[in-house]
Amino acid sequence: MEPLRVGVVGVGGMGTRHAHNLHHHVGEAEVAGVVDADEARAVEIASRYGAQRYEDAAGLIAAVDAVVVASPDATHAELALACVKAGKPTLCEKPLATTVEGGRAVVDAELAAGRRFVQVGFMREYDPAHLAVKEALDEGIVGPARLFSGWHRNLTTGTARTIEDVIFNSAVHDLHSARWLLGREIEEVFVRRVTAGEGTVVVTILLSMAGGALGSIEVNLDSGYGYEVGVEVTGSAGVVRTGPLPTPVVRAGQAAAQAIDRDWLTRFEQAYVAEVRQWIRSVVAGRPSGPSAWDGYVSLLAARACVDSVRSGLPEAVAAGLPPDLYGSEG
Ligand code: ISE
Repeated sequence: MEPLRVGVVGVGGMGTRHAHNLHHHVGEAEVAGVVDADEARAVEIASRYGAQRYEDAAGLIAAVDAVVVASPDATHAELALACVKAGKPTLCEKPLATTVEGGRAVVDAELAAGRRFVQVGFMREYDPAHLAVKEALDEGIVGPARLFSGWHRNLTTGTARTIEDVIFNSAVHDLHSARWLLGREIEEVFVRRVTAGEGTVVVTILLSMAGGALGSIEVNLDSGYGYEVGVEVTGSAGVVRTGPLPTPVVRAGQAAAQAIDRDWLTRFEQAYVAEVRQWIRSVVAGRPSGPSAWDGYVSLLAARACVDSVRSGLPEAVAAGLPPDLYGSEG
């Protein structure tokens, strides 16, 4: 069978990682096209993977079988929409959009087409540590969930980040994790933040979830020590938590030490491979799976409520409603 011809829009850190994984880890696909605002970079990445460089995203979308969208956040919705309209299966990096309306437009386009085309890049769904927690919850080992707790720490902010960016670019992962792991919707959020200079550095989000569960999320953009993401869920009969660091404990110089990741590209290395591999397999099989455009949209509703809560100083409701039939089951 001919490999699926995949085009990558945006070849910064994330797009290049997806291209690398497609090239080295997915036999059923090839990187056929690349486009990037930085022409020199596009040429370099295209030649690295034997792909063609396209002048613009429209040309690439028309020419390939499937698309990875890894361009800047504000471009995601428009590109995902173009892919749906062209009938091209798409792995779109998170967030699906930077506005609720942008995310809804993608959902509406899929509803009009009567098919799912877009998978959103919530890669934690493919991380072995998160999957083990999900499995324990689904097996009922700790009983029905009562409390979700998530922590998400970046090494450093680099540049000052606005509250919108922190919530839509970073916390959106954790909002999705809570929904995915508990299999319940977020009903209300209450958010406080710590600022330094021009930027937001720490955010805490309190969640009320359907079925009476509560949650708390810590997003620290400036941990100063490394990159760490984990979750703990308390049920009626126990607690399940992502395991400790996978790195070896080294005892030397009267100290015990473990290495901590620097960023998501190392922490979620395995997850990114599994994500793109399963995405390609689902495209080949014609059976969409993984986080859907609906998941992307609902996480944006929660994100919007978080920003509103920071501004109002009050809890804010999140009204996702029931998913349309298209999203009720796999496909
Ligand atoms: C980044 O864009 C990501 O998606 C990472 O997974 C996340 O941990 C980080 O906070 C974001 O800025």
